[in-house]
Amino acid sequence: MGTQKNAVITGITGQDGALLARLLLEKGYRVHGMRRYAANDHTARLRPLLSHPHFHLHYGDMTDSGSLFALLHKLQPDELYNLAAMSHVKVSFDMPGYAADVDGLGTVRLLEAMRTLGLQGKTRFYQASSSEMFGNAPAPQNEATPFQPCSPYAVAKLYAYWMVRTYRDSYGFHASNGILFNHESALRGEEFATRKITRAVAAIEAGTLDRLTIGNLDSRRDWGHARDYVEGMWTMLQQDGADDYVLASGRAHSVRDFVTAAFACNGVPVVWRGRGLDEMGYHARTGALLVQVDPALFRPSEVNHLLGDAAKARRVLGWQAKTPFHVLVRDMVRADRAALGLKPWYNTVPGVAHANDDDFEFFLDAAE
Ligand code: NDP
Ligand code: GDR
Repeated sequence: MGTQKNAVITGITGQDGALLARLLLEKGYRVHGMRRYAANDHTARLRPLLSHPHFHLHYGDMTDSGSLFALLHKLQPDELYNLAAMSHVKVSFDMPGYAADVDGLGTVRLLEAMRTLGLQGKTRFYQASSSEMFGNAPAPQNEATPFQPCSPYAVAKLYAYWMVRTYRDSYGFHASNGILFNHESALRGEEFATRKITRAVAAIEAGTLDRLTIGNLDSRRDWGHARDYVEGMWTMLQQDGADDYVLASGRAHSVRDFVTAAFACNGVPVVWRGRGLDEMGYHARTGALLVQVDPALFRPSEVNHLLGDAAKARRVLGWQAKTPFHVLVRDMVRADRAALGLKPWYNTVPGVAHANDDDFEFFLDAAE
C-alpha cells in the first residue's frame, strides 16, 4: 500500500498511546510506538495490538536525544504524536526536575530532531498539552484563557506548549497543541483518581478492600472518555494549518460526585457526613463506612475547578465529546468488576443497557 501513512507515537504504553494506536490502525496507518526500557513488562495495554502486522515497537526515551533522533531518522513519519510524559501531577512535586526534563525538554528534543532532519515539511506534530496549564484560572477555560500553572508538571507542560508554538512560528512546523482536559477509560493508570475509585468500588464489592481512601473530594474536573479525545488528536493533524485547541466535555463534576456515581453503578447509595478531613461516605442502607479522607493524598497546591470550553474545536474541527459522564463511570466500573471476576454488571443492575461492547472487549483484553 504505497499511500499508507506512517505515524510515530511516544508514550505508546500509556492510556492514550494504546487508544490512539488502535484508532490509527483502524484508519489504515502503520503505527510505530516508542517505549522506554523497563525492567518489567509495561505493554499490557497494547496486548490486543501486539500481533497487528502494521504495529511496531521501538526503544527510545524522552531524556535521550540520540534515541529520538535515530527513531525519526529511520521512520520519517507523516505524523508524530508526542504523548510521553511523567504525567502524574502529585508525583511531579516529588520529582520536579524529572518532570521538566521529560515533559518540557523532552518535547524540545523531539522538535530539534525534526528540525535537524529537515522533517518540518513532512511530519505533522501533535503535542499533548494539558488543562493543568490553566491552574486556578477562572472557569470555563478556553484557548484565550491566561495560563496560571501551579504544579511542576503544569509548568513543564507550559514550557513545551510555548516551544511548540515557537517552532511553528519560527520554522513553519505543522505543530499543534491539544489542550486536553481530563479524559479517562478502563485503561487509565491506577494512580489517577477515577481509576483508583472504580477499582476500589469493585474491590469493596468483591470483599478484598474495606474502604476507599481518598484526598481532596471538592476539586472539580471536566472528565471525558479517552476514546473521544484520541479522535480529536488525529483530527487536529488532518487540518491544513496547525493550531491549538481545547478538548473538553464542557461539564465538570467533583471528585465526590465521581465516587457517588461509581458506587451507584454497583447499586450502592452513598451518603456523605462530616466536613473537610473528617468527611466520610457511608452506605446509605447498611451504614457501612465506604470512603475516608487521607490528608497525605492532598497536593501542596491544588487546581480547584477545571471546566473546558471546546467551542473552537467544535467549530473548526467538528469535534465534540460524545460520551456522557455517567457512561464513562459505568464503563470503568464495569471493566474493573470484570477484572475481579465479578458477575457481569448488567446482571447486577437489570434493565440498564450499556454502550460500546466492541470497546469493552478491547478494554478487557488490554486492562492491567
Ligand atoms: P500515561 O501516564 O498513561 O502515559 C504516559 C506515557 O509516557 C507512558 O507510555 C510512559 O511510559 C511514557 N513515558 C514516561 N516517561 C517517559 C520517558 N522518559 N521516555 C519515554 N516515555 C516515557 O498518560 P496518558 O496516556 O493519560 O496521557 C498521555 C499524554 O497526555 C501525557 O503527556 C499526559 O501528560 C497528557 N495529558 C493527559 C490527559 C489525561 O487526562 N489523560 C489530559 C491532558 C494531557 P511507561 O509506561 O514506561 O511509564
Ligand atoms: P489530575 O488527575 O491531577 O487532574 O491530572 P488525578 O486523577 O490525579 O486527580 C484529579 C483530582 O482528584 C483529586 N484526588 C486524587 N487524585 C489522585 N490521583 N489520587 C487520589 O487519591 C485523589 N484524591 C483526590 C486530585 O487532588 C485532583 O484534584 C490528570 C493527569 O492525567 C494529567 O497528566 C493531565 O494533564 C490532567 O489530568 C488534565
